[in-house]
Amino acid sequence: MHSDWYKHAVVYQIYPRSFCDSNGDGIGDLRGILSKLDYIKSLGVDAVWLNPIYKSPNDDGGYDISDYHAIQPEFGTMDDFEELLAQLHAHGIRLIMDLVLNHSSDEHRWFLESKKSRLSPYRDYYFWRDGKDGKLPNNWPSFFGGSAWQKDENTDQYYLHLFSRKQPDLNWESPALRNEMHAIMRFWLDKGVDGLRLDVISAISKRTQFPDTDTTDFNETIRKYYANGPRLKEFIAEARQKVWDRYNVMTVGEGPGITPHNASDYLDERNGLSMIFHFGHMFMDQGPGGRFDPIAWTLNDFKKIFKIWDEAFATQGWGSVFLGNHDFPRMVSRWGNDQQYWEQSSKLLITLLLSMRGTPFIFQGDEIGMTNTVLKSVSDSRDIETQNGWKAAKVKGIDEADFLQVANRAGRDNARTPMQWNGKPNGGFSVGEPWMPLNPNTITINVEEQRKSPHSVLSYFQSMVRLRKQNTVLRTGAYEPLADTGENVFAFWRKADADTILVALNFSDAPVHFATPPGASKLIGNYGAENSTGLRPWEAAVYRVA
Ligand code: TEU
Ligand code: CA
Repeated sequence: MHSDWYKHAVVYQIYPRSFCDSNGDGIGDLRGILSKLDYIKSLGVDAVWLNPIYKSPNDDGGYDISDYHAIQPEFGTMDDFEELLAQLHAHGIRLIMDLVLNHSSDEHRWFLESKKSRLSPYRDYYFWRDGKDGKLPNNWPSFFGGSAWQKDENTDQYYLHLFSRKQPDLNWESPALRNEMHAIMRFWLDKGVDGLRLDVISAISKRTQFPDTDTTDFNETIRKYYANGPRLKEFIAEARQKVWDRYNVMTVGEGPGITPHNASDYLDERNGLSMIFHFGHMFMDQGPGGRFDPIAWTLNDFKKIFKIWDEAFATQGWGSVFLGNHDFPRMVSRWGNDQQYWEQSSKLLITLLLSMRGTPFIFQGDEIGMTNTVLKSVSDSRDIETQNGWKAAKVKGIDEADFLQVANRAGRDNARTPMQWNGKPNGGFSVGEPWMPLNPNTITINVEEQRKSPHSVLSYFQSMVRLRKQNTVLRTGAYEPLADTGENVFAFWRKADADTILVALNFSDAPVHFATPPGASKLIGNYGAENSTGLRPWEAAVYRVA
């Protein structure tokens, strides 16, 4: 029986390396998470999504797995994992694990065997191709710079890696490989894991002729050549029949190239996933060159994307809403004003996240308004995407200061600074040297400080979670954006039967006129309870209208 618990859930994403370090080695770990269970429970969330905790050389933050059945030693032991799972369940919180299906680490035994010989029984677990006229098999670029092909001199062939060289793509055309992946899913589901976040599932079916891309726009290359391949629906349906249908498991698909137009391919009632992440807004400020080629975004584009995505799920499947995660800058720095209106815009974004239709995912630290950090040199970066981005920029003659300006705005390091528990130098994250420096503003932005105040971002987050739980209309009600509210206001109705709620958000530093409907009573606001004629800078207000 498939319970739809996930449709009622608010999910808290934990990036284990940066959450809490229990043994002083400067690296977050499972026992660190165990020590914060009461805090997690106090948020009112119903599930935790853990970024990968499997054995990994950590070339890409653990998304390069060398043993799918073992816990990363830095994070702890399998016993620690079992205890964490049991304790989460004892606290009424479900666990979603992050499964990386599209690629393994190049240190996985399958790849070590595969590269030994063209005749290896593991050869077709990966994609090996001859070069063309002494060149690369095709012109595909990697997400992390350079070619998506790496030459192996030993067998004189290239292997495919859409991400880093140490992340060879798995060949799902191979039934043996698919069986291995199914067995890995069963291994974790047999332990009682409640959900699976399926990393880059959009790319697991390859166009095996590997045609050259005909565009230099990276996101277009993804959509046309990497994502939504010919056998994707078949592979998802097979995993559903052979594995997921045997468990009460929630599956959420992630991946570049998932659009409102192909969402239904992933969400078939019988053969699809429980839900997918919608990414439309996450790439809207990326130009043709991808992450390090930023372009301006407008609130109107933002509003349009939310409308299109809500319509995609109105009749089929179920959406998930997020405004930040470990792959993107901090939401208050990216979409809000993290200086003069830091508190108001943090609360405004929390209001948006928790009043939308679909399952909200809040990323660790966004509940207290953590902001982007500042890398003073590229050597401070701990992210292969930024490090490789710099290599590519240098070749183009871009100087480090200019590259850092972009990386400090768009890079993934921003989301990976350690959690800010208190105002002490290491923010209560570790008694040792943290693997990555904390944001210096941990002195003022931290859990301990905010737990003391009923007006803190943290308290506002807890109130918004309660409001969402008390008003089903915020979870499942119809979503109707207000038209003609100008380029600074994002306002929408949430309607169900006799229940009508209005959400009004001013995404600007200027006060704006906004006519509150007669008879409206404010349920929550980031300027306190008193009403106002319009919306003050970065004001968020939620009204019951009927
Ligand atoms: O990210 C896949 C993805 O959606 C990429 O577009 C993502 O934005 C990434 O940052 C590249 O720009 C998933 C994981 O979330 C990410 O952390 C991994 O690096 C990636 O897959 C490879 O496993
Ligand atoms: Ca540790």
